Amino acid sequence: MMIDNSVIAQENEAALTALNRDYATLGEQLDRRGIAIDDIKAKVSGYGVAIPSWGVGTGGTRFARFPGRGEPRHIFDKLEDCAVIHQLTRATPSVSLHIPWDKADPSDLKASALSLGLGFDAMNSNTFQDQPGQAHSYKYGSLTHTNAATRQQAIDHNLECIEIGTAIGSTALTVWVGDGSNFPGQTHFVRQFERYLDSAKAIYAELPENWRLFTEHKIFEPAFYSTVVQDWGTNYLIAQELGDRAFCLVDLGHHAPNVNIEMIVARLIQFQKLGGFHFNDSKYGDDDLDTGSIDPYRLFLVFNELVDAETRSAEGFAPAHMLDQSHNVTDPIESLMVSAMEVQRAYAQALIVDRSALHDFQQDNDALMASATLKQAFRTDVEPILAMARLENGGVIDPVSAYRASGYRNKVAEIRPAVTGAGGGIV
Ligand code: LRH
Ligand code: MN
Ligand code: MN
Repeated sequence: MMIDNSVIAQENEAALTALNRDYATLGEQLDRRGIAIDDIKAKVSGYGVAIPSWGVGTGGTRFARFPGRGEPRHIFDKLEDCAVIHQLTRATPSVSLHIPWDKADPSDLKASALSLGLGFDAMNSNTFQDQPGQAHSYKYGSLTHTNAATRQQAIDHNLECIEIGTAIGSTALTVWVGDGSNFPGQTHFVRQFERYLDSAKAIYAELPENWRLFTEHKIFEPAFYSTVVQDWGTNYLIAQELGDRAFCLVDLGHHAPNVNIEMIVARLIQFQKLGGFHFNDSKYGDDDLDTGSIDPYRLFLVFNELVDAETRSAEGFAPAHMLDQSHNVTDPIESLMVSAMEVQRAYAQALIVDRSALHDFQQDNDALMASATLKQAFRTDVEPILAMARLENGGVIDPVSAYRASGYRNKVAEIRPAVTGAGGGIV
């Protein structure tokens, strides 16, 4: 265990009486609505969201990176930070790796995760950067490059990710490419997408039976005129072309402002192509801000669709839940803990939506009451449910408080050398 149990015990003892009272009060309130609080707590207890390995280091922007103290030096430090997050929140049992950023001997990765009580979620490939010594550059694309040898290099990299993933117990590969164009006329849209599909098919052909392939769309950046996999429509076409084990991954930050993401989610569920999520929040673009920090109602509306699907046991519905954030001004461990709890909160709020009332209001075209039904659930403070679930799972009632009391950041700062962001650019 990364954090001393005595810290956890002391923190929980101080907050327990208030929590018991708040839980009882909320229980009474929900009971009047015909909801058993313990049932909601049981579902929240069983919920987990994966931590992105790249999220535990301080992020950066195109302009600068301002590293914090005790930055993780490598994947094994990152796994330790992930273990802290899970120890305190009990909400993040797995880690999503990015290759080659996290490349290490698979048996060491497996042993480290095992000893920390963590598992591995989807593997992420990286063909949006060049690596030292790489034969072909991705400057003009990877899976869609006009040069066949470059495409093959990108395909081989994805196959390597599957190989590493298989060795460590992962069962999914997420592919996001930065391929696109910066100028009208720079690329031939049709031929470029044909090349994408050919490359993706070559990867899919090598996918182990029990694996799923997630493709992630993104409207812009790093390409600023066009992106090959720009939206859920193109993403859906890819999943259709590839086959039954190919699904669409929805990163909440990868859409134009005001796009109705919850509706995209509903469509993908309906056609059994929702593979998973990268949760984060944004105000303008792919801001990678903490989940629920800007528009918690939107997050709730996404979860409303997920719980709707869960409630009616929608066929083929088993999305992967992952965070994908960049922390520029906070301690990443704190941000990730809070974000995981925000995802849990949206889940709990969606679980207490009165679905039969909502259905009736929809049938009767009672728009006002349908909206009020969602609002009633969203406005309910479900924090006592989350806190009780954490406590009963061996976690802590107030993770940020316990984390600060533990002095973890100071301790790792003594071991991990200080790094400077001076002169540095992007993440
Ligand atoms: C692209 C993205 C994708 C990458 C991650 C680092 O913007 O969302 O998921 O793998 O960021
Ligand atoms: Mn993402
Ligand atoms: Mn992104």
